[in-house]
Amino acid sequence: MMTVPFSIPTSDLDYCLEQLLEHKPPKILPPETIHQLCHLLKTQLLSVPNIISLQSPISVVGDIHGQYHDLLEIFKIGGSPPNTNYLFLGDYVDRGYYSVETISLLLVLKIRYPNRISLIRGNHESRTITTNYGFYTEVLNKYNGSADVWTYITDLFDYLPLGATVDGTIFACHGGLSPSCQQLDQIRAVDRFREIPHDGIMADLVWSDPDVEILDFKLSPRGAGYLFGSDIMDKFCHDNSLVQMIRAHQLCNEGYTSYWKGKCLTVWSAPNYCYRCGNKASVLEILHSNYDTKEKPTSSSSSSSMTRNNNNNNNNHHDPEEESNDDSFYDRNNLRFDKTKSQIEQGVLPGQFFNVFEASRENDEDTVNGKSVNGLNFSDGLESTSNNYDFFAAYFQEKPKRHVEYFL
Ligand SMILES: [Mn+2]
Repeated sequence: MMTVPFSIPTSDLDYCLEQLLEHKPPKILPPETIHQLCHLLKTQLLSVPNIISLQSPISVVGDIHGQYHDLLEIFKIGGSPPNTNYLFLGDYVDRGYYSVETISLLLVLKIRYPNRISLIRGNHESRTITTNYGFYTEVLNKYNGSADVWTYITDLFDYLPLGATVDGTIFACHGGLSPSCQQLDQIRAVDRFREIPHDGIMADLVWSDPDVEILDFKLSPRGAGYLFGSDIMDKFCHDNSLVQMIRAHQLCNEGYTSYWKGKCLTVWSAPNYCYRCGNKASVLEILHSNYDTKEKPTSSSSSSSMTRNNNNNNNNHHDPEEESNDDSFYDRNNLRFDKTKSQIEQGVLPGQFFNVFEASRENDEDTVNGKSVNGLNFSDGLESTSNNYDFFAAYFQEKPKRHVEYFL
């Protein structure tokens, strides 16, 4: 008979962190522990609104997809909780070999440092998707054929918030906008405590994508959600007093993509995705959102946190001749700001910076070892037999590569 905890002692949480972080491969947590963590977090999330209100400074992380060692890389590069604030945009599980370890670590960190780390829901935080894309199979493999841990964790997914605001001016979600939603209050009114439905606001928030080729909304080739154009983005920002939307959900070769002069940003945080895409990854650091004065080109207190980047030489050097009016940014009050050179290069707003990183050593090792997905070991690499059919390898062999991003 399991007792339901109202709290878990810090020492127990730290022991969980130690199990995950200080063993190689990481030690997975017992099913009863996962059950308790999920139950406690569910009780806490019950009173959390659909859109959580966060403040800068904060680092925004995109899709992880079970790439546990690359998640640890993020904490190494960008600082770890509680010293750095994090917003994770969903898609913690599926695809990579370590979905169990990834979601376990994030759960423990969330309970250990509740005000320092926020998790919102992606389209993979779903029973149907995780049944088909790896997490369910991984749980069976790592927990001796029992699906209990999958049940605990997918039940928890129903409680995750759907979006976040940063400083009240930036909206963040996993996917994008919905033709059923013109106001943030419509998202706040959704009953989110359920499986992700096939359509409607909740589905579109986790499935949609921006598209520079179109105006208005179009049905998404993913089979769920919509593509939306610049006119939709502009109107949504205007109507909700927002300056920007930040989202994840799409593979970016350089780790990030900026749309419409930074009005919409994609953050992608799974380097060498699926151990074969060779892409970079990034974390978006939001240092501030003080747009009501002109950014000073001189060194300031915020400069120290900018020096971690790879091309920081010109971060605080302001050369007006290198900027055209097109690169300036106008805030809600129509005040003009100049961006630094790196902000122009990255297509971000003042106070923002994409910290780009490459795959961890362990990711490379998994590539070399040629494991199948989710820790199923195939001695013959990519060869599949009828006994242990590799759904994912077969999938990628059959599909043209350009379609990969549509089935994240
Ligand atoms: Mn996604």
